[in-house]
Amino acid sequence: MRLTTAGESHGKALVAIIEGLPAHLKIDLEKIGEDLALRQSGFGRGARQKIERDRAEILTGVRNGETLGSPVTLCIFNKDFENWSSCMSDGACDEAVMLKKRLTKVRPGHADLTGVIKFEQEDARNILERASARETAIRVAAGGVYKQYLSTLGIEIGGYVKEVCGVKDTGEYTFGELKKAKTTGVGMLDDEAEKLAEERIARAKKEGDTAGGIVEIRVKGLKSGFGSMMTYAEKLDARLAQGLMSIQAIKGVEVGAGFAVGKTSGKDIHDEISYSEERGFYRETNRSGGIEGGMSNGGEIVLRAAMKPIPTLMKGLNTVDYLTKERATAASERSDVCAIFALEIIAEAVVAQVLADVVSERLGGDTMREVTERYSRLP
Ligand code: EPS
Repeated sequence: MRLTTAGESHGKALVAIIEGLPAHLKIDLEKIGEDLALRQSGFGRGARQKIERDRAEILTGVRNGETLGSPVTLCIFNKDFENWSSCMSDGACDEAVMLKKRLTKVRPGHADLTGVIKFEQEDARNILERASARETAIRVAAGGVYKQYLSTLGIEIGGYVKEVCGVKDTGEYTFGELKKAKTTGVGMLDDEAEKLAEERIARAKKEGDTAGGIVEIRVKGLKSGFGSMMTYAEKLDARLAQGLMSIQAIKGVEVGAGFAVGKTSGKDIHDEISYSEERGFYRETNRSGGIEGGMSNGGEIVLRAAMKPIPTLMKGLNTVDYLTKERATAASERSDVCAIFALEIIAEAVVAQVLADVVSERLGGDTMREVTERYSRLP
């Protein structure tokens, strides 16, 4: 399956084309809408989310609620385009407005500076419009389609926020308990940690600062043997890490025990193997995060992603004006203070994309009947 996304943050629309979906996958747009609404919410989101009411439309590939097997095109129109059309239009733009919206006080931590140099631009807006995390809206919409493909096989994805700017949720949770995360402000499960995290974000806002965090994503129901140790490109953990790292602002990814594996010895980290008639082969622990040798081992997949604090600070950092080369304070457009709640939804979508891809590679199938039949025959 191949996913292509397109669209600028303040342009007309965001678009996704998904190739390779089998025929007869039922598409529930309302469910996709729920994820889109969640992505827009959460404690610490900025003013832009009051403008947008993200709603995905299907332009191609679906008839009467089911895929046809042809490429599926999804689209989200940007409401804010109305306010930006004079300088974001594909036709001639208003020079005065373009100048007013020009960004040259490049932001540390953002794509601005490297982007203007690489693409020979004078205006970092030509970079930031695409670098913007607005793109994640359409990835969540596409992720909704992938989740529906996976859920017909009994594969479910959940997650929660583990950390915000040093405030940790240290609890251990079952997959069933993860649902609650979608109902809290920050996305944590422990009430005390949630309260402290909200306070921490409020403090960052007051100080003109931003806050990063860590999310944990879990996958239940993926049978063993997806991904392969045969080639580096097929390794499931490598592909999931690439997917997660492709999300704007992600700087670290862990699988299972993650970085802790480098701080311990073998006897304390590997998941010992048992066998019983009723359970077959099993492991009491899951420090591998459900992946051994680049393949799913039938356990829960456990992943974590770390998001850096958003680089647009209301109290701008020190920088240099790209055109004048003079010392400057970085541009401070309206911005989110913390988008960690959104990251949890986005990361679920991206994990769904990677898994749908990996599953369809192994199972093939022109129709959902073929896919479900083949999956059910696997051990
Ligand atoms: C973003 C800047 C802000 C965020 C945006 C990502 O947008 P604006 O410049 O329009 O205020 O709100 O995220 C979204 C619009 C979104 O839907 O997630 C950036 O520079 O990355």
